Amino acid sequence: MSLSTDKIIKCVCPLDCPDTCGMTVKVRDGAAIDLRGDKNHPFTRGFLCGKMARYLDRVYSTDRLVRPLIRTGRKGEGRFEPIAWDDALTRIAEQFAAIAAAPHGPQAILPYSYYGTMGKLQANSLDRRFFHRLGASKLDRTICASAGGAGYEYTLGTGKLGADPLAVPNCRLIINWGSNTVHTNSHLWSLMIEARKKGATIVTIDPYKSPTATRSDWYIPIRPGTDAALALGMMHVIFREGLEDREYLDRATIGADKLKARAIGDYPLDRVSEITGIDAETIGLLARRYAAERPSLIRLNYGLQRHGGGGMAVRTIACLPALTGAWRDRGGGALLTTSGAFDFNMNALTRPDLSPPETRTINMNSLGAALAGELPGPPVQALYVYNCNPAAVAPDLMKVREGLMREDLFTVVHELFATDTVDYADIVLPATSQLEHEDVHGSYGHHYVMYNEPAIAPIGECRSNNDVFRGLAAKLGFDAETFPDDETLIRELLDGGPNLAGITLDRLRSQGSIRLNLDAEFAPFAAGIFPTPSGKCELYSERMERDGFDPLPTYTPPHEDPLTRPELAKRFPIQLVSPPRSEFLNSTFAGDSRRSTIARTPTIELADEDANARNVSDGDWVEVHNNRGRFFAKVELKGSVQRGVAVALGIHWNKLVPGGLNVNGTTSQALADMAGGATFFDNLVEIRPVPDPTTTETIR
Ligand SMILES: Nc1nc2c(c(=O)[nH]1)N[C@H]1C(S)=C(S)[C@@H](COP(=O)(O)OP(=O)(O)OC[C@H]3O[C@@H](n4cnc5c(=O)[nH]c(N)nc54)[C@H](O)[C@@H]3O)O[C@H]1N2
Ligand SMILES: Nc1nc2c(c(=O)[nH]1)N[C@H]1C(S)=C(S)[C@@H](COP(=O)(O)OP(=O)(O)OC[C@H]3O[C@@H](n4cnc5c(=O)[nH]c(N)nc54)[C@H](O)[C@@H]3O)O[C@H]1N2
Ligand SMILES: [Mo]
Repeated sequence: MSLSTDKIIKCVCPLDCPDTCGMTVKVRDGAAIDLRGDKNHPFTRGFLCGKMARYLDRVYSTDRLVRPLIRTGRKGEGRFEPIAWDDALTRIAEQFAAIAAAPHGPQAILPYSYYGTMGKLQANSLDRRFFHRLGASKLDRTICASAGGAGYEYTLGTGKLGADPLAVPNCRLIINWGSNTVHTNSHLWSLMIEARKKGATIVTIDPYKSPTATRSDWYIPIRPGTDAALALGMMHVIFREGLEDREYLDRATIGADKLKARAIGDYPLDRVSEITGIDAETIGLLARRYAAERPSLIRLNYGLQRHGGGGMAVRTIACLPALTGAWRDRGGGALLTTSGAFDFNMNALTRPDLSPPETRTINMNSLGAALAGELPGPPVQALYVYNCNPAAVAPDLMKVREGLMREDLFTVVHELFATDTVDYADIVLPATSQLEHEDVHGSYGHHYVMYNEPAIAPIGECRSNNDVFRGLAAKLGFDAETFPDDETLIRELLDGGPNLAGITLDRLRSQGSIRLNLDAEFAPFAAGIFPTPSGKCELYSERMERDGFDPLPTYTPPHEDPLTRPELAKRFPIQLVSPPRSEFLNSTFAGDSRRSTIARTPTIELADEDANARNVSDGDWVEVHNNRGRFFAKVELKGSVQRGVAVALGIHWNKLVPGGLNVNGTTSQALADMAGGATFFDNLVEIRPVPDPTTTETIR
């Protein structure tokens, strides 16, 4: 053994997380032997989360899928035998060609993906080109962020620009609004702590006393789905007491007077208090504090927009920084995502022009309905899943499962591990990990373009997403120029807008990560100019009016709101919120710890009053149910929720939990008010005690 063979390679964390960490991998004799956070990356600053610190275990796990497989058992059983790559690709190509040539045509084929990797190449390049060229149905990727993105965009003209995260240590007041920053954005949390060391106050607004809430200076519990009312209550106080920044409002916004009339007339604090469950005094204190402190940042994350009124909630909160002039300050304003600063050439990469005109689009939240043939257009006869685990993460799983069980559905799943979705595949393809393929990353939590150099050769027979699409394109006789090598794709991607000028593949290869061309003092709306039609922050929005929304901020109740739907609430009185568990990344890692208790023990956190009323105690098992489905969970009573609210942390693999169904057995396919967003947290349930399902076979 000689140290001279060690190489240090720069990689990028592939997870769907705002932090997009830089990683360094030590490779010896072709094997990765050490992986850590990049000390030189300004946002990563040398530390990785607990999940990625053990990524090498995942890369070298004996559970990895390493050869293509073909189904031998019934759908859902997960029984397969190996098949050669060439046979697998031929079968897929033949099926797709046959479906395309039949009367329903290629739109009977549905690609289904999300962000198992955030890499630009492996998440959205040749896959899009392939399915566009094939004429397959398009997928609207709405499962996470679309309602909030659309709401933020109506107000500010972009859904994707906000304060510079690296300037957060300047802030004096930081509000985590529907953001569990400690776990979902941990590197930002460390910058918030720096701000606190310099005197900042950290506030968290959340129905769940999350780890972020627990560590904040001020926690404000709110009834789920009512954030717009709270924001309007704050505006009521700000306008009534004359605390607004008049100069900024006059110069940089339209509709301030109309908004003032709305907030003062329609959102008196007793009404807001009744809607939100927050007392008037607290709302007043928060509003005054928010108006007084500068710089102030509202860290909005995606938790609060997984509700029927989620788009309007984010649209409304996004008005607040303009009222107080918070955008003037570096680090101030609001932050939903930074991804819009990356002006990659996504059209060149994804080639929407290849898709035939009039091709239909299917909302990914409606997978259950799509597979059941309930949507307009051709039936779905083939499903190709990659970068995603819909059998665990999609809403209304009973329905999804019914669809995946269809004998006449041809399902391909490209995966690293034998997830729940894999069990329903006709053909399983083994995927490379982030250490085994090349990629370029933007980020939705900082401003660095990053290059992921392959560190090791693919394990077993694993192939990257792009390799598979090149193979399928060749089998179907698609022209080779449309499916070039990854290096060509990277050059096309980087041929983008001004923020990327001078950022080349060669520079990325030598430096690893490079900051976008943004001012050193970047503060996107300090000058009061917004990319809206009016050029101003639109407190009143004509576009919204044209799109059928209230042009002014307003409160839109959740679909399953106990106050407005008392009949439903009589049967299912508990509002269930199911945000991620710190140990998992969505359902990724939920199967790694196959033998661990966490993976096998779904939990539900209840208020003491709700537990007592149902005769359940801490540690008891309960069945959580509604008219869509049910799952089992172990009760935790730790004062983390108020009466009428429960939290079940997700997202477990169905096959590892008792009863075989996770929390998404109860969640709904109903869409949010904007952009077809998901409504996972807009979910009424009832709870009843059951004997321990891990020991009682009968309950399965
Ligand atoms: N460790 C870990 N990190 C992750 C992920 C993960 O699975 N695990 N997932 C990644 C992904 S894909 C995403 S999209 C982001 C999500 O990042 P976040 O948005 O921070 O994630 P969530 O935990 O879903 O939601 C944040 C908080 O919103 C709260 N919430 C729910 N409903 C409401 C409401 O009506 N109002 C308010 N004010 N709060 C509400 C939840 O209780 C939760 O504590 O995190 C990313 N980071
Ligand atoms: N109840 C409830 N449901 C939710 C949420 C919630 O908070 N509560 N959150 C929602 C949100 S925000 C999101 S973003 C979605 C996330 O849903 P998904 O995008 O499905 O996320 P994961 O569960 O992480 O599954 C990603 C899969 O991609 C695989 N993968 C990783 N890299 C590659 C690769 O290079 N190639 C291929 N072919 N596969 C790869 C991983 O092994 C993993 O199994 O879930 C949503 N569902
Ligand atoms: Mo997400």
